[in-house]
Amino acid sequence: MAITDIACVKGFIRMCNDGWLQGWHERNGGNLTYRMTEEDVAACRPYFDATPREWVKMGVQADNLAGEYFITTGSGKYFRNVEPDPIHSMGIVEINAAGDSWRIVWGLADGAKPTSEFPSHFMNHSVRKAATGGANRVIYHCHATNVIALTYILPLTDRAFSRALWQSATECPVVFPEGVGVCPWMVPGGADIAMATSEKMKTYQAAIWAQHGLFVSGPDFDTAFGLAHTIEKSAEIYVKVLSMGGGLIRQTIEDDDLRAIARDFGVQLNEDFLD
Ligand code: 2HA
Ligand code: ZN
Repeated sequence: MAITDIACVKGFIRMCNDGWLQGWHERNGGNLTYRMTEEDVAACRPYFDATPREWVKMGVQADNLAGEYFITTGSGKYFRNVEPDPIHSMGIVEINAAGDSWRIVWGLADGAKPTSEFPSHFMNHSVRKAATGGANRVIYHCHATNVIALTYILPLTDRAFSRALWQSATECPVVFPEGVGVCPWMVPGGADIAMATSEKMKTYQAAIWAQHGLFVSGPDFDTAFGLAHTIEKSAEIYVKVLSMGGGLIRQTIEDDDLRAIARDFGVQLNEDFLD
């Protein structure tokens, strides 16, 4: 038995590998965090370091995450290496009682640190935990190729992206009926992009970072990865459609079709994005 045999750690590693195999994690691109349950922490605690490392201030704060534990990918680490070398590529951090600092309790060996996007993940966890009554546990950032490509040609509005994605794959309005948020291009890794993204995540399960990538949330690894996969697949179809037709779209899923999907599947579509 090793820490990598524990379900939450196993699931985390599998998701990293799944993202790598999709081609969304060149070099050190992307990051993943998981908010552990009390049972997860109890199962992993026997493997924690005898002495936790130093507390490190994050530059962001959240009362509703005080005392929580997160599994996180490492800053500068490669998704490709998470499965073969977990101890150097990922780790577990504890959040202090003030909700403004982390310390490493397992992994991130030889001086590694949590992902450079930890402030964004942390603020998104705070917002999604509140928005879902505690159900949300996963925040995932990937460099989904076709989503990024679309940020060069579509208006950078929630409406334009939500409509394009809903119209490019019939399952999309069912999977993300509220739509997706879009953040303008921003410098990655800091408190500003963390705040801008978490503002979007009050309404949406997913946010797009212009010319950079995709941020998604979910209650578990399957749902969060499935959401990223669905959004990227739809973006891929839209890219192909625009490329094939020189921008001409002969037919699409019309707004009343979207309403019909919502009615039959029992979801509430965001009417702000329908004509
Ligand atoms: O980890 O993807 O956004 C590298 C990144 C930063
Ligand atoms: Zn990135």
